[in-house]
Amino acid sequence: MSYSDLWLTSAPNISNILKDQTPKVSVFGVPFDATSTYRSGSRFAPNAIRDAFLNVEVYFREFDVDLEKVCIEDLGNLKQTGSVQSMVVAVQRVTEELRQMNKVPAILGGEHTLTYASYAAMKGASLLIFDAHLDLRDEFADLRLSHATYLRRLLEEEAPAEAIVIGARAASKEEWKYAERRKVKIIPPPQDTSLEEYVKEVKSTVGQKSVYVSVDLDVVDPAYAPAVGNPEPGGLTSRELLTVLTALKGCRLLGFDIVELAPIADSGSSATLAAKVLALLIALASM
Ligand SMILES: [Mn+2]
Repeated sequence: MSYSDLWLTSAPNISNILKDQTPKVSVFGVPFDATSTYRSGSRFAPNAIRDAFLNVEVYFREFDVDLEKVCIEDLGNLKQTGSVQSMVVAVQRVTEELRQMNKVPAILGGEHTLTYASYAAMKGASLLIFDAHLDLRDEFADLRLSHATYLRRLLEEEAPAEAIVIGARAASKEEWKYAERRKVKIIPPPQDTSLEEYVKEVKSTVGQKSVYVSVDLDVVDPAYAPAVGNPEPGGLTSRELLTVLTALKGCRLLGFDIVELAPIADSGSSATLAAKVLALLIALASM
C-alpha cells in the first residue's frame, strides 16, 4: 500500500465499495438550478450534502443498519448544463440505466425540476413527495417546465400510480383546485395531532407500496432548514421529517431524490439535515 492510498481520500465522494458486495444504492448529483426564481444556488448542494454526509453518524438503531457496512457507490455529478431539456434527458436516461441494473438511484439536487425526469424512469411506483409547495402551476416566470411546475407536467404526461404530497402548505388557489381534480393526496404539516397520530396517518396513506420518494428540503420549517430556494414558514420540524421517513420501513423504495438545498444561505444545519435524510433513505433502501 502506498502513502497516498493510506492517507488521501477522494472526499467528498461518498463511495463505500465493499469488496464482497455489489452496490445496491447509486448516488449521483444534479448541480442544476437554471430555473430557480428566488434563492438560486442549489447547484452547489450535491457536494455540500456529501461533505455533511461524511460527518454524520450512519448507524441506525431503529433498523440495526450500519451504512459503514452497506455498499454505496457515488457516480459523481451530472456534467454542467444550463439547458433544462438537456438535464431532463440526462437524468431520465441515467436513472433508467440504474434501474435496469437493479440499483436504487439516490439523486442529489439541484432544483426540484429533476424529479420530472427521474420519476419517468420509475414506472408503476407511487410518487411520495415531501414539499411545502405543490409545484402545480401551469407556468411560472415565463417557464412551462421549472421547479414550480414540474409536478403539473409530470401529472399531464406520466400519471403516477399515486401522488402524495406531505407537508404541503403553500400554493395558489388554482394549484389546490388542480390537485383536488387530479386526486393528488395531500397531508399538510401536523396541526393539533401528536407525532404518533401524524405518522399513523402517513402510513395508512402510503401503505406498503413500491415508492419513489422526493424530499424538497423546504418541507421543513425555515427555523430548521433555512438554506432552501423558497423558504416557507409553518413546516415540519426536522424530527418530524426524520420520524415520518423512518416509518416508511416496509415500503419498497425504488429511488429517491433530495432537492432545493441552497448552501450559500447555510450555516451547516440545512446540509446536515439533507445528509441525515440521505443516510436514512439509503438505510431504508438497503434493507
Ligand atoms: Mn418546495
